[in-house]
Amino acid sequence: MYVMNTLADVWSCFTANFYKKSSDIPSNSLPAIAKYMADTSKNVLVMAGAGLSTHSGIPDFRSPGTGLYDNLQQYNLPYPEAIFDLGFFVRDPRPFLSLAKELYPGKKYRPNLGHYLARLINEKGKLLRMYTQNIDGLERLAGLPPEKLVEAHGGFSSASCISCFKEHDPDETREAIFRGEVIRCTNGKCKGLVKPDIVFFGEALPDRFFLYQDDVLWADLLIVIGTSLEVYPFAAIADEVPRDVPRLLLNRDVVGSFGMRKHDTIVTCDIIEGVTRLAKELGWHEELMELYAKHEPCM
Ligand code: CNA
Repeated sequence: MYVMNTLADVWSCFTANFYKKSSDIPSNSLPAIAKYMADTSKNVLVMAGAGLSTHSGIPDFRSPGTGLYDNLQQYNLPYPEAIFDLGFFVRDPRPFLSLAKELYPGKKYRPNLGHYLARLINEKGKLLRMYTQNIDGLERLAGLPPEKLVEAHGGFSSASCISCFKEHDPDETREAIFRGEVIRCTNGKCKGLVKPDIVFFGEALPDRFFLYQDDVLWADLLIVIGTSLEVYPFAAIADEVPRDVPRLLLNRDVVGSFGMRKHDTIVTCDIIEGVTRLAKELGWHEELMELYAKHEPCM
């Protein structure tokens, strides 16, 4: 009997997910996708990038003029990406360490409406997972529980040696970076460089990133927000969601394969405007504003 019930549960879960995805799916319309999200969707997958944090005052990489890559002159780099290049870091860790000092979570940047929307989706019981490329920790500060978050490119909440991989105390690492010191590993004779666990070009993504392989199968809605979808393997998640799953893009420009699927909705505007329009369509706007106004960032 127990086995039969379990099998029935598994089957009903499977069929519910299947029909949910394949019937009555909205086409390119924000009101329609918001209605689907409010009434039907239970497993929203969110993918975010640097555009989400620009309203918190942190520049993205690639926006012409304001993006980080156009504003690194002070670091005297051979090419902009060098700031996140492991080979370059070994030769000269100071540019990254001084940028890190700027970006440390809780220092001067606070989450914006977009981060709080992710939290609200979770509080409505609809968030399957949020995958972020951002290293600024603003999703955590907004109060998104760590189990719902995948920081695909790492973050400042842990630190380790780039040579022997020994973990180092994140608070001590932070203090040393604030003092402007280069940190060396204390593991035996290692003396390797220590840095916060931000994924550099040439480094592996955290194990937790590979959760997406299951998550894409369970997702019944994908929301992509503030990313150019140019960095892989992160960007691939948007295409690995099955074709019958509706996708919503909130971004200044059209990115990745958006527009190539029947159930894509594209909202090209400023993030805060897009988030506000979505929240209004969902009937969540007041709640979102309250959450944003009341919440003290979690440290
Ligand atoms: P990106 O390549 O710079 O793309 C950002 C996207 O957001 C672009 O398509 C922009 O047009 C769009 N955008 C920027 N501001 C707005 C806005 N206000 N409204 C609407 N759209 C906007 O950044 P990605 O995240 O795609 O690139 C991946 C890199 C960036 C990751 O490795 C991150 O670690 C890295 N990064 C992170 C941060 C951060 O943690 N906040 C900051 C800068 C770079």
